[in-house]
Amino acid sequence: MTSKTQSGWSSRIESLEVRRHFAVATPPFDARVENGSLIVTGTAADDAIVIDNPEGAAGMVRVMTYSDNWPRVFTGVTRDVRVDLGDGDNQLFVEALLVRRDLRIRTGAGRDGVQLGGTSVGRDASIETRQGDDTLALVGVTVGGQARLASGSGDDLLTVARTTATGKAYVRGYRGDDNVAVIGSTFGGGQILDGLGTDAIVTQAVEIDSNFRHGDQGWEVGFADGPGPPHERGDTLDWGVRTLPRSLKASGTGYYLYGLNGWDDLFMYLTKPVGTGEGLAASQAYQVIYQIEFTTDIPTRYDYPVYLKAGATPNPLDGFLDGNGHYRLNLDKGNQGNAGTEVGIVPSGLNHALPYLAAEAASFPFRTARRTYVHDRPITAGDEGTLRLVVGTDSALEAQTYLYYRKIRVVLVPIRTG
Ligand SMILES: [Ca+2]
Ligand SMILES: [Ca+2]
Ligand SMILES: [Ca+2]
Repeated sequence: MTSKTQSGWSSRIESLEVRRHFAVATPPFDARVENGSLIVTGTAADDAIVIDNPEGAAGMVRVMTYSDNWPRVFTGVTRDVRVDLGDGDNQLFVEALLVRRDLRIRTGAGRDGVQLGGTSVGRDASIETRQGDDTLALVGVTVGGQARLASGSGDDLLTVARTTATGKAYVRGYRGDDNVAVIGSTFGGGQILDGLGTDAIVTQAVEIDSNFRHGDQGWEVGFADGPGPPHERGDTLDWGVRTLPRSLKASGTGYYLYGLNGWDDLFMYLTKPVGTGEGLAASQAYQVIYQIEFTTDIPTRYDYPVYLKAGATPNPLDGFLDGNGHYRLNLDKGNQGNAGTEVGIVPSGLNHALPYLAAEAASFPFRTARRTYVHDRPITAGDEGTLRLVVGTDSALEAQTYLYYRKIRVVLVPIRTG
C-alpha cells in the first residue's frame, strides 16, 4: 500500500489507479445507458456490486464494486434500472437510487444477498433471486406501482421494512423454509405473502431509533486495534455529542468521533446495549438491519481506506492485548477491509470521490450520507435476551478521521432457525 501522502489530488488519482490494477484487469461488470435506461450485467461468477446516487441528483447513478473499485458515474438515467447478476454468489447493494420508471433486479442459482435502502421507484419494482439460500431486503423504499419480491427453491430470508408501495406487494419465498417479514410497511393494493415451504411469516420486529440531535441516546464510545490501547499509544482521540461542523450549514448535534490514527490501524465505534426492555427475547436469532446517517469529510486528501462497519454481538464488549501486544475487542468484526461474523462492512462509497469533486480537490467538504445495512447472518441474543449494537469505522493508514453520526435506526427481525 501507499504511505500517507500530502501532495493532494494527483497522487490520490495515481494511487487509485494502482489500487485498481491490483484488484482486477478489467471491470467485473458491464454497465451502460440505453435509451435512458441503465443496464447492469454481472458475470457468471460471484459479483459484489454497489449501485447508488451519492449526490441525490436526478438521473445520476454510480456503479462500482464493494471495495469502491471501478466506479462509473452515469447521468441521463431517466427511465428504468435493470440489473442481472446471473449465477454465482452475488451481493448487490442499492442505496439512494431515484428510479423514474421500473426497477428490475435478477440473480441466479447462487446464494445471493440483495438489499435496497432509501430508494424510490416511480413505477414497479421487481426483484427475483431464484434458487439458492438468498437474502432479499427492502428497507425504506418507496414504490409508485407494484412491488414484487420472489426468491426460489432455497431457504430464503425476505424482509420488507419501512417501505411503501402504491400498488400491491407480492412477497413470495416459493419452495424451501423461508422467513418472510413485513415490518412497518404499507401497500395501497394490499399484500400477498406466501411460499410453498413451511414459512415463518413475521410482522413484528424490535425497532430502536436514535437521533443524536437529542443527546447520546444510550450509545457509548470505544476505540481498538493496533499496538496497545489507542489512548495510551499517542493517538489523538476525541468524541462526544457536538454541534455539527459550521461549513455544513445544518443545525443540531451529532455524535462526534475523531481519531488521528498514529499507527496504521484504528477502530472507532459506538455501541449500545439492548435487551428485554426493548422487546428482545432470550436466545432468539435476529436479522440485524441498520439505517445510518452520518456526516464526514471522507474521502480526504489522504488516499487511505476507511471502512464503515455495523453489526451486533450477544456479549458485553471487552478489550484485551493479543499475543502481538495489539489491543483487540472480543468481537468478530474482521480487520480493516475484512468483514467479521458479528460485524460486517457497510458498502459506503466513502473511498471514492466523484470525478467532478476533483475540481475542488484542495478541500474535501463535509457531506452527509445515509446507508442501509443488512447483516449477512442472524445474530442470536444472549440467554438473558441481550444484544450489543455496534457501528464503527476501521481505518487502515495513518491519517485523521472526522465523523458525526446523525441517526442510527435499527430493525431486529426475529428469525426462525433450525
Ligand atoms: Ca454473478
Ligand atoms: Ca439465488
Ligand atoms: Ca424459498
